[in-house]
Amino acid sequence: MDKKIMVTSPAMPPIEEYFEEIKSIWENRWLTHTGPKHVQLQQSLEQYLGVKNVELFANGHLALEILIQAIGLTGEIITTPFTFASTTQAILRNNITPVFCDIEDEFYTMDANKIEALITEKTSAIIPVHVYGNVCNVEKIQKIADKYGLKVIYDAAHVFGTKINGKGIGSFGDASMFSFHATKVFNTIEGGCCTFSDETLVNKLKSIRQFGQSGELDVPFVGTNAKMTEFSAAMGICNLRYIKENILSRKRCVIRYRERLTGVKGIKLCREQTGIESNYAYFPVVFDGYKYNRDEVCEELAKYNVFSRKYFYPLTSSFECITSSKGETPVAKRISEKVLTLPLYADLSIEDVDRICNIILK
Ligand code: T4K
Repeated sequence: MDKKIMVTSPAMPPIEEYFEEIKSIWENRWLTHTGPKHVQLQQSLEQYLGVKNVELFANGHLALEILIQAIGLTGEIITTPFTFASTTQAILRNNITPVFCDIEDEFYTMDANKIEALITEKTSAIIPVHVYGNVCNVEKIQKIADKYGLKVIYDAAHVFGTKINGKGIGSFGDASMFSFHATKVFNTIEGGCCTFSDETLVNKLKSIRQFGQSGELDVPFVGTNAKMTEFSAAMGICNLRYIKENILSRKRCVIRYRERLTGVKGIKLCREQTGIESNYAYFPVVFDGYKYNRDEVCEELAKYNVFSRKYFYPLTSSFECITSSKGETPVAKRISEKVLTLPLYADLSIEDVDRICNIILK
């Protein structure tokens, strides 16, 4: 049987390098609570992402949930259902109603032309998603937000390292959330961060991350426990050294996928976005009028030990836990029923990409 190829596989540094990095944790016995590794990673990320403010968290989901709380959003938030469960759950867990905006047909990001019709007096913010690594129409979204006095938080879980016309993607909107989960372009095992422009959020974010405490005696906020450990931060420090070459390896795989699958009738690929320095996070393929449908391709690949994923099906708007939401999203529904994300990670070989394409095209 051929070796297993999963949809992704975590980037990991040489083990000796990680051992070297964590030695000092044994020496100073500081395991968590904003230790030296945490601080080092935070500063390195501010530089790498080209942003003024970064706060680290135990995972991307909590970073988003806490951002929503810290910014003080209420009522309704306009968002997309074409995303991982986390985006919608972060809104719901803040007792806010998600209002679902449809996506556009080319890059599957929020359709900025459909936002204004969804704004009511209860709307406090827009939370779009840079899905798969495709960048939202940040200019248009900002214009709408400015016109109606709304906040914009980007779910940037998929766009670590991406730039728009040379500018770090974390500097758009009021804030962005990045995921450092094992399955992401950059990982800290589990982890995440937020980037934000308003400096006054710093203390609030830190406090909510640590049980709402501020110092030893004061508890000004209802908080949670969302701290990144020193072991995670050490993993991030090591992985950051390899980020350039990891993204380049991903790019090579994407180029090969494109060479093999472009122009095949019934197979639709996302084109490269102009002005964007991509991180090549995911490789989504829409099967629309191909000789096999999405589910058949997925099953066929699995027979050969290749495990693609139906990201993002079903839409989060159809989750049974959602009792109160608004918005019709026919484009998102159609795409979610036809899209398959093919394996893509730094260690994937060009031979593996060929093997996957051969199965799809046979
Ligand atoms: N917003 C968006 C748009 C997101 O996509 C996500 C996360 C978030 C927010 C929240 O960020 P975090 O709180 O997670 O930081 C996975 C990930 O768990 C999730 O992080 C990710 N999005 C989502 C798109 O994918 P699953 O349930 O599909 O993952 P799982 O465990 O099946 O892993 C996928 C494949 O990866 C496995 O088949 C094999 C491989 N794998 C996975 C792990 C965990 C490994 O090789 N090693 C590993 O350690 O959700």
